[in-house]
Amino acid sequence: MKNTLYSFLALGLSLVSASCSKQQTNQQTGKIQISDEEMDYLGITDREHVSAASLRALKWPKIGNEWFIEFSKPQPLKGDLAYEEGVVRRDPSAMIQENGLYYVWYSKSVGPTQGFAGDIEKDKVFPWDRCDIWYATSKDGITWKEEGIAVARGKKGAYDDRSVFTVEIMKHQGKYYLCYQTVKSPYMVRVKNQIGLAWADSPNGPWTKSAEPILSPADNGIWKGEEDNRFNVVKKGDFDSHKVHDPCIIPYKGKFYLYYKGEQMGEQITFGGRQIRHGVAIADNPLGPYVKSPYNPISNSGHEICVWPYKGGIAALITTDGPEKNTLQWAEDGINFEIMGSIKDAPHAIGLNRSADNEKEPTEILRWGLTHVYNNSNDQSIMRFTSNRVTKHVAKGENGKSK
Ligand code: AAL
Repeated sequence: MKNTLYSFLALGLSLVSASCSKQQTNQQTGKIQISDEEMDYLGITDREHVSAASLRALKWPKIGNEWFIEFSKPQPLKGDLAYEEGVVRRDPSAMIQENGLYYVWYSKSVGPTQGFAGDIEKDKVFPWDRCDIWYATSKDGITWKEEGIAVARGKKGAYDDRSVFTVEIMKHQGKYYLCYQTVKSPYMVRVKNQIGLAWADSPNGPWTKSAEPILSPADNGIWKGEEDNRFNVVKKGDFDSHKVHDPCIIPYKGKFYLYYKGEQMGEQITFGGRQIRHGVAIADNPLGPYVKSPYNPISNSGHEICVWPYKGGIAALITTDGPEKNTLQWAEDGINFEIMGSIKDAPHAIGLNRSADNEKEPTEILRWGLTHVYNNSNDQSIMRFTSNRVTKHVAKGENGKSK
């Protein structure tokens, strides 16, 4: 884990150095001044010979150990959300607790995924194609009862006529809001996903859908040629020129922050991963209009959005793609994120437990939650994860307590 920490801090050096370094440079000699305490803490041998790695360590922000956690292997759920052959249940929303029950919403589709090689009018091109949004309830977060469809695909010709999927829930002032991805037929490789919204007075619905999408991709990329190929571009455009994905709305500082993942036209593989970054769009009202922040993109890495309020700011789990993958980040203003910790084996597409006590410690909300796994190339099911703080490393029988 330390190696990961070193490399991401190297990449994020300019980000952290301005605000956090206690280390001084002597004006006359140009030498770095290191306190005895820093020498001891970082285990530096010789003040006159400080390696590049130690120089970076000297610039580390004063981050507490509470940002460092380990995740368990995902465990199957019971009841209706147990693995079912031929069925896709994936991308669980956060869970909210209502009348003693946990509620979760998710994408559901049936049948195998054919991909793009056949007849896209008839086929299912992705596991998340031809989905509706379903929901389930549970007393303990382990055994679930599937309650039915919450939001169905739209009528032919509507912006959401092909698939509605990857949903998030927000409860605000007694009302419930679902935001989710939408696709209009035909589902081609170059199709532009959008984001829809539905609202209700009860978590059981009925849900009213927005007549138009609340967010769309940037319109400044230019495809090259007519072939349905997303890698051929004249101009890539903004980080979200192709798709806006994984929406999650958080009430924050009297406004509504819609965090989302962007996919870019002409996407490349960089730093060993896809060019995926996150953005935010802000509204005065839950129903919008949502205006994209001029600071976008607000991450240089990541995949599915996983964000929660902490200490007056917003914390984020950054997974899967980009040089800062597998990090926990925090932004005092919800926009300018800094790396706080590194993690490994993060669950995908996390559904957070919104009833957790966020303020207890930064990762309290990650103690348990939902994720999805690929049972095979066609079927996916929702599972449960847990996590724990990394606080000791001791041999069997060793007394790990310090005096
Ligand atoms: C996921 C998410 C979005 C994508 C697809 C389903 O990992 O990023 O939800 O559209 O894959």
